Amino acid sequence: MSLKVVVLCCLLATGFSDDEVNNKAFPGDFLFGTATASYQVEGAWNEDGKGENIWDHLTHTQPDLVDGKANGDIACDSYHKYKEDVALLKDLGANHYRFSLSWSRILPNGTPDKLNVAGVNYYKNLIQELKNNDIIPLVTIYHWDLPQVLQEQGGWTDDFIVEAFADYARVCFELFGDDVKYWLTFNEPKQTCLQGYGDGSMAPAIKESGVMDYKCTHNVIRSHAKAWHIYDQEFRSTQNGRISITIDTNWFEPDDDSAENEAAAETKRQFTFGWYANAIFNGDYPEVMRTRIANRSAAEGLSESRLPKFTDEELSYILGTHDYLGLNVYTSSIIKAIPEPEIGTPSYYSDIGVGEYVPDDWPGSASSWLKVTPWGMRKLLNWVKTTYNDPEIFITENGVSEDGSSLEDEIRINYYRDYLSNVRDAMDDGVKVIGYTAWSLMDNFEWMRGYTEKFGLYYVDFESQNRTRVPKSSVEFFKKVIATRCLVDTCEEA
Ligand code: PNW
Repeated sequence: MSLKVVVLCCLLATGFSDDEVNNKAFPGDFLFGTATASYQVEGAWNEDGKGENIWDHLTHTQPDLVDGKANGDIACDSYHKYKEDVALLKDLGANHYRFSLSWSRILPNGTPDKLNVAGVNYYKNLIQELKNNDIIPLVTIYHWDLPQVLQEQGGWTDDFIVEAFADYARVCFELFGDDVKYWLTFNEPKQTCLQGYGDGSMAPAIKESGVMDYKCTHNVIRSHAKAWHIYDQEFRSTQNGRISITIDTNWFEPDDDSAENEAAAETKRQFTFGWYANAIFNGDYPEVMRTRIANRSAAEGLSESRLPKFTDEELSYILGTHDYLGLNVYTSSIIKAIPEPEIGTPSYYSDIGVGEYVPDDWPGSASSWLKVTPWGMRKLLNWVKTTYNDPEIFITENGVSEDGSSLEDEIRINYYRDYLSNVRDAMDDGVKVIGYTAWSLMDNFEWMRGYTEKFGLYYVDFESQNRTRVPKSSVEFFKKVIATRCLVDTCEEA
């Protein structure tokens, strides 16, 4: 059976039809690039004065939590091989490269009392190398690797972190801002808070769902706003960059078009994406979160809601702290209404109070959570446009995993083509998408999954001392897309 037929069968089987691949060119100024994150690629975990972070700590003290007891001690060794990484980007024709700064590499104590010059130089060199090759740096200030010393003071659930993050962000703007025009404060804060402090599936692996995840989020949003204002007041006029946050979500599709399932899906979207976006784009946590968590907290006998409240002053300080919107998208799931979950131990998931499932026949990947659902991209982009007042959207991650058994990564070629086609469809719908970032440039440390799930355009040989990078088939495909701005053989002009 030909590939087209297989794809068609799957689409029909899922009940979602997908049109042909969009044949309109992407605009000339649309940015195509790839992404990585510090802990996942850099290695050199204790070299040249870098401090310990929560991922160093977790992988060294609780190695059993990670598949294969893996860690990022060496990872892709990008700390030593950044020139090679930039050469790969150049070969791809990438317009931009999204990477993150390691807080403890720059400030080993977590605070500006001590600056690690060697660590700073690493990023200066990387940025210079990108510049020399006409590749725009898109810099994430925080991608999950909190200095361990700050975790020991309570980490994201303690209020002190807001000042600490603001100080760190200011150092980053001072050091790198002349050459960085696109900043992101946080990558996927939902993973930081929900996984890090709620269900414990990410460092620092704390399990206090329905309480600590909310506290963490509260401080992350305050930290984001503070960093945005610092940039706005102290750096924007001279550095002329743009700064925002990257939020991730699935597309949540209602089980059917009944009013109750539509409402359940919207509740899930608000608890997932709105939790972070609503205060920044519309003001305050989503109404449905405030109401549901207050009601359930009261039923639990608590005197106040487990969802912290912003003061009026904070609300106006936070509102509008975005110059664009960073969006990470991978997959979709189906949501349906369920009876109200019983009152008992607090849990973020009971607070949402909806059912979620993934149909068995959706095509999968090497990651259990990641089903291939390109149609969700277009729906999500349209929902974001409508819900957050039509922001400029930079897709800061999108990608798929395989198990590394072959360099012929057909799954990735199809994934990128079909998701990009839906991005282009959404642009036809009027959604302002300004860039697309493939996760990832190369295979890397996939958090608790170690090196078992491969997201790279380039294969990395983790057995070789050299960490040799080898192009997969998807490199040719992505190269062509970037060069032609087109997903099919010949495109209509944009
Ligand atoms: C993102 N989920 O994480 C991160 O930003 C990357 O660091 C990571 O390597 C990449 O996606 C691939 O996993 C996610 O369960 C992890 O829905 C898990 C989920 C989503 C994003």
